[in-house]
Parts: sequence; structure tokens; C-alpha cells
Amino acid sequence: MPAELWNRIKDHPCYSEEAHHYFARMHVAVAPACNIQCNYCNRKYDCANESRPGVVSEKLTPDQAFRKVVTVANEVPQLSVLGIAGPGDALFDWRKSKAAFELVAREIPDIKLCISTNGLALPDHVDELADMNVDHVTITINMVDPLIGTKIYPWIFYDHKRYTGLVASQILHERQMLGLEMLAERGILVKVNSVLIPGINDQHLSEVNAAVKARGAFLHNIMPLISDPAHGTHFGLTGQRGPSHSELMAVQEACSGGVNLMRHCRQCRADAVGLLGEDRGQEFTLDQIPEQVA
Ligand code: CLF
Ligand code: SF4
Repeated sequence: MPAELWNRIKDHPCYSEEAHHYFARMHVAVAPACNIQCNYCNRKYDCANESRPGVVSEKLTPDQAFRKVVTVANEVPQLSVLGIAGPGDALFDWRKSKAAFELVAREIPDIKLCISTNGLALPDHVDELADMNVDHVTITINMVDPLIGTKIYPWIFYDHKRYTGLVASQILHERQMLGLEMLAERGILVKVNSVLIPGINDQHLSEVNAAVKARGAFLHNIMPLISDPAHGTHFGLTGQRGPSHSELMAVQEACSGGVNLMRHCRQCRADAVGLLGEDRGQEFTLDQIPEQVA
């Protein structure tokens, strides 16, 4: 790997497998609203595209997020990355995400800013992301064939209108591909998350891998669907199961030789704090952080 690239990922616990032993990330749950519906999501909980479904995160205003990040940075020396991963879509709620990033970047200029999105609103914000030095963006791409998309996305809300059926998935697909190309053109590192849904996109994810490789993605993270009827999602209620470990391995195998795969994802919460796999979020709830930090 070229040294310049290594320097950009060496302290990002998700983009570098090695880094996850030494560096911590934290998420601030500032973005509650979402512009699409995924069949694996229940809006009461975190965005299942990037974070752990079935978990309710403490929602924060940008100012509360700022205070939380400064508090954590003072107490967790390994902290290197601030991510916004919901609980809705970080770019649909961009005003809040941007305000949180700006407040934090002014106080802690060397923290890496990381964002996760379903991609629908992405092309509208790529230039601002680049201007703000957001160097790591995750797009959840579950299909590159809109017919498959119809089994995953019942509707999207785009350009002041609600779309359903094939046209909804077509628009989402086009916006995801465009957003990915725009980020890659600007040299921003893109991770693609795909939720592996047996019987729906398991045979298709190698095609997704090839399509995102062709457009410059840096990493592909294949996440097993977590489906539990108690979460109240469409998939949970209709009996859609998640993949077994061997099914996940088989899909990863089918994607080998394509975009590098991330294999150490822990499907964290939208308010996670600490090293991957360790969650110190409960030590930094709103009632435990000072009113004034700077
Ligand atoms: Fe957070 Fe995501 Fe940034 Fe990492 S998480 S916004 S890229 S800083 Fe990481 Fe967590 Fe897996 Fe996400 S382990 S769910 S991949
Ligand atoms: Fe839910 Fe995330 Fe999908 Fe929006 S993008 S519907 S928050 S899983």
C-alpha cells in the first residue's frame, strides 16, 4: 500500500484492521431523520445500515454532541475518529451533522471525521464533505439491480416526493453510484456496507462488489442481516432470517479478488464509544457530561 494511503487509514479502526486494536472511534447520534425505508429498519431504533439494529441511542443536539466529544477526547486517549452513523441518515439530516462536525473540528482539529449514509442525498453534499476534510464516507449499497432493490426498499423520499416500487430503487441506485463516483474523484476513501439478506441479495453481492470496485470504492463490508421479530422490522415480522456464519463466509469468498473486504466490523451502536467491540457509551451519557467544556 502506498505510504500516503497508509497514513490516511493507519489510525482509523474501521478502515485498517490493525488500527482497531489501538484506536477508538465514537459516534454521536445527531441525525434522527431518514429519507428512505429499508425493510430491515424500525425507525424507533438505530440505522441498521451502519449501526446495531434494535438499539435506541440517546439523540443529541449538535451542541450536546460537541460537549460529549470533548469529554470523551479528554478521557479516552485512543480516540481518533468521530463518526455520525444515525440513528437515521447523516446526510438527510445534514444541517445537524454538519453543525456537530464544525463545532468539534474547531476544538479538536486532528480528529478524523467519518460519516455513514444510504447515499440518496450524497451527491448534494460531496463538495461540502470535501471542503470539511471528511476523508472517510460509508455508503450502504445492498444492490446494483433495482429489481432486487424492490425487495429491500418499499419507498424513498426524494426531491419533495415519495417514490415506491421500481422507480424508488432506480433513483436510489443512480444516486448511490453517482455519489460514490464523486467521492472517488475527489480522493475521499469510500467504504461500502452491504447488508447480506439470504434469498434476496446473497447471490448478488459479488456483482455489487465488482460495481463499486469499478467506481473506486476502497473497502467493502458485508454485514449479516440481524433480524429479530422483536425489533418490529418488516423482515423480522415476515420471518426473513439472517445468514449463518458459513453463508457469510461463502459470500465473502465470492467477493474475493474484488474490493478489499472489511472483516472486523462489530456493527456498533449509533452512540458507540471506544475501541471496536468495547462500548463505553454508558460512561458518557448526557447526564454525565459537563455543561461547559471549552
Ligand atoms: Fe463509525 Fe462507521 Fe466511521 Fe467506523 S463504525 S461511521 S466507519 S467510525 Fe466500523 Fe462500527 Fe462496523 Fe461501522 S465497526 S458498524 S464499520
Ligand atoms: Fe433505517 Fe438506516 Fe434504512 Fe434509514 S437508511 S430506513 S435509518 S436502516
